[in-house]
Amino acid sequence: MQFPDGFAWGTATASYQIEGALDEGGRAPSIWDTFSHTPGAIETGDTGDVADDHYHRYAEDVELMADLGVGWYRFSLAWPRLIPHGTGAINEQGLDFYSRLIDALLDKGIQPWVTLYHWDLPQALQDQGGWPERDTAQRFADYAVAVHERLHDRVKHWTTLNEPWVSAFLGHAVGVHAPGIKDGEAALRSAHHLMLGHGLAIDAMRAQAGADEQFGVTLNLHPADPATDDPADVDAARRVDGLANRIFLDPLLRGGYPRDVLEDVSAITDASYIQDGDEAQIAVQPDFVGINYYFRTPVRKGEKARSELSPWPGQGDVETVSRGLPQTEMGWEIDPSGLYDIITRVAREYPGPDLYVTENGAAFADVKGDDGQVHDPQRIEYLDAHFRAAHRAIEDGAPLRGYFVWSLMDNFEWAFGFTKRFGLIHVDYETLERTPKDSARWFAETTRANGRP
Ligand code: IFM
Repeated sequence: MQFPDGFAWGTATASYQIEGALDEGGRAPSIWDTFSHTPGAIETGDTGDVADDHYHRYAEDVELMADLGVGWYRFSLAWPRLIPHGTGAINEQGLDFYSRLIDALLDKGIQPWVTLYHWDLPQALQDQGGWPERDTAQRFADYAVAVHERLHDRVKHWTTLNEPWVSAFLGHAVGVHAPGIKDGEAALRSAHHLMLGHGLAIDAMRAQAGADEQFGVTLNLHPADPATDDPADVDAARRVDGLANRIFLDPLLRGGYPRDVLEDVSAITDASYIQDGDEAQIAVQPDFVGINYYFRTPVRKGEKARSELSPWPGQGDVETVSRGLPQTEMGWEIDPSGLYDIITRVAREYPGPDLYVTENGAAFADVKGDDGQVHDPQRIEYLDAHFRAAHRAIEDGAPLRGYFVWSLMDNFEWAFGFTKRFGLIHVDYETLERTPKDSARWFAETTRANGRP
């Protein structure tokens, strides 16, 4: 399994999940500070106040990354560190932190890959309505261009959003993520304004970019298969695919929203938030699309009526089906063929941009043994199978250019707090000591050989 020359191997993290230092360096609260401090919001009562303390330990983390042999590091910038109240001038102390991190990476020959938004909206913007409000899209573009102006001398890859599906639907429909809203219309408005912000930001950054810079977005795509070929199940899968995948892919790469999706949600919105020109704005051609893949979503039509109340607009009657496959600690069925399918589907149905797996990985119940080591054969097996699926997609012609493992180190897993460990590097949350797991050594062999024997 040899990957093409120049294939980008990396690891990924996100600001709120690792940084801590919530009130240092001029940072203001984000919606995740508010949400995680809301009693009952996080199962365990954990917060990102300290997290992995990466803000203070970034130099050690960069050293550990260099040991992994990766050429790339995908991390997100915290908007509330850089423009603490969402609008206005850059906070120089916040910028300085990222500037030092970027220099440390480049010193080790690791290319920084920036995500501008991984869910930590400044609370001040939420107080003005957040993503359901159109104005937030413009505020995002203003933030993007201000930060880009200061960092693009060293950062050449810019991802606007991480997983807008999660921000929109888990944050505004299901309410298990910040800001904890349960309102299907607000979720659809948010999805639109996130994507509008993406388009505005790319245009604005490109206007001041060099020829060697690339811009794109990361989507968490769900292969949604019908459990049987019964037409009702096929239609359930169409609707899930519509709301999870095509609602983002189509405006991004085909110039407009899929009509069937707008129809599916017509009972809860007239979609008047989509204004003339918006679809063209979202359709600015990205250089790359990042795919985050964790599981397949096999579905069937259940017993309930479609109109029944559900956090998923237009999907009150849809049930997900378990296939009895082995699962990760997240309860997600392990199915590498879903990664092959989603990469090749995007390559086939939405040709043009380069593709990257910007996240893939697994949580397992890792423990440090008496020998002081963390033996995680399941993660090695998981990654090996997924790398092979990606390799097969390349052999079949997909323009897959890189692969980022989620995650560099154990971290704050959102609504699950610190209970789910996704890292290649173990973090002891009492002492904050870092210990590379067996999978870290295995991954280092893979990156150095650009594949596996
Ligand atoms: O931890 C998250 C990450 O922030 C976004 N993608 C999925 C990961 C695992 O749930």
